[in-house]
Amino acid sequence: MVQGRGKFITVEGIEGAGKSSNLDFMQQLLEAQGISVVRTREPGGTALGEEIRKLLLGHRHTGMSRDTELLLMFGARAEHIARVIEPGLASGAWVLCDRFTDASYAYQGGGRGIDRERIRVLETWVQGSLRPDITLLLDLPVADGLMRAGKRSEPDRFEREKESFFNRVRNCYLEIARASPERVHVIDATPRLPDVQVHIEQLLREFIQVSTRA
Ligand code: Z5A
Repeated sequence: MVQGRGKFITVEGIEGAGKSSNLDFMQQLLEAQGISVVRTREPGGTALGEEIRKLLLGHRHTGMSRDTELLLMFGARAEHIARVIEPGLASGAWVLCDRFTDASYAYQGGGRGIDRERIRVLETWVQGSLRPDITLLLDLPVADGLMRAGKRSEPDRFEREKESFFNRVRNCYLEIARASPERVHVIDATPRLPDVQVHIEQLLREFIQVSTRA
């Protein structure tokens, strides 16, 4: 149905916001419209990227410096763009990505305190002009997200951070949304999943309509 270059959609939010649950729903919705979807995630999405993910989320290098953490995120991203995202978009597929560079601004910038201008240098270097066409920011209070995430398995290296860290992450995400309202759409992730999905469906249908008309 969709001709030409595909669209790049990213989903962001703090832990337990419901990204995985809602990405399943989004993929089904897009495919039901005849759109071919490449579903992927960061950090990861390639064989090398998944190895880097293990280093970043595991507990073998708990004291890694914040610059190392940021550079590993962008190393995985460079590989991901070259091998998955750009080829997917060029083939006409829509790339649906669980986190992207907004997460670097939110976690390494907001959470760890790295100056955003340094992150911007890497963004320009690694991505060139590539930016998401649309981003869904699933937002909810940190305590609620941590409670949801805590019901699952062993916490990863990020999930062991304090609530104050996640509050800085959340605030940074909301700042990004305020600065780029045409791209970043804030979805209230506190209601029951079916109610959150009503909002997501409306947004996606409008986006599909605009994109396929253009
Ligand atoms: N990171 C970074 O620092 N810098 C970067 O540049 C990038 C990433 C790209 C891995 O991300 C880590 O990498 C991440 C940031 C960092 N930090 N951590 N941790 P990840 O996305 O793979 O990991 P995650 O954030 O931990 O994902 P998650 O905890 O799996 O969250 P989720 O996908 O948003 O949630 P979920 O699995 O869909 O839902 C969580 C639970 O809540 C589950 O039981 C659901 O059934 C339930 N749920 C979901 N929605 C609802 C509603 N609406 N009501 C009730 N219950 C719900």
